[in-house]
Amino acid sequence: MTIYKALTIAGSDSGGGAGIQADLKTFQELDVYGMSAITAVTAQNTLGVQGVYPLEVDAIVEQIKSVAADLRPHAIKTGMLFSSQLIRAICTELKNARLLKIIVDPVMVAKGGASLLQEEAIVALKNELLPIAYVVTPNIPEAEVLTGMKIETLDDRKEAATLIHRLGAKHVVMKGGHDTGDVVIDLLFDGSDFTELYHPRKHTKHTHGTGCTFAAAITAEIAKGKSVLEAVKTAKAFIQAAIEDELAIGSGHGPTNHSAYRKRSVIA
Ligand code: PXL
Repeated sequence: MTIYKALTIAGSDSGGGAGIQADLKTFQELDVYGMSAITAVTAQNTLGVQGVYPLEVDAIVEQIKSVAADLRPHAIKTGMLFSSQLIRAICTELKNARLLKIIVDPVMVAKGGASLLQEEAIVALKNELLPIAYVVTPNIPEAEVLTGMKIETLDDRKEAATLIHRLGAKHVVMKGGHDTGDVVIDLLFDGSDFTELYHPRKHTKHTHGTGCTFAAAITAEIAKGKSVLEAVKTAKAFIQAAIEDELAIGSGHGPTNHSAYRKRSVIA
């Protein structure tokens, strides 16, 4: 039996809802062996980010080297990357190690507004990481930063997805969660076709870590050899269940329920 393996290169969220913790929980739930290279430690709870402590670039590169040399992940996810220096070092390492299935969650700010990517790093994200990305998963505000355009209509989203694809990412998954309205539209663009995915919106404040969890679920499914469309559909079902079956813990923006999808499929 093949053991499918995935590596996340991301920040630690002490509150357990986002970052490395969300990624590893999601990999496990989807039956994928999870590994991590931690980029930064955040002191965080459902109320916000109290501290951000980036690790030295060498410490991050060494974690990736150790995993690449021995455990060979089938897919790699990136989350909080913080600086351009780190983005460049990671790109070099991933290319050297020939790790090709890279899913980039272009994390920029935490829910409360704390910066998880320095302003100066956006150029490196666009010019170095996106060209080697297999999938990139921007939300609407992130897509606006990546393209410099204002996104209001569905046609704007398609135009932005086209521009992001031109930066080199093979597949663009633009998430509609930051829009308002009772239906969430996620858009997948593979360079030729657009696929629109519609889901009912659950109006809730407990959405901390949704972006990380969604991209981690895509990564897990791609590690298993699924197509991007199949991976996105499973990830959507995973995050939908995780948001709907809320845990409501903490007094701020609570985390999603990472075990909801598995529990539902056991009952079904
Ligand atoms: O959801 C973005 C994100 C990524 N990585 C870490 C985070 C957050 C949001 O809070 O804390 C470590």
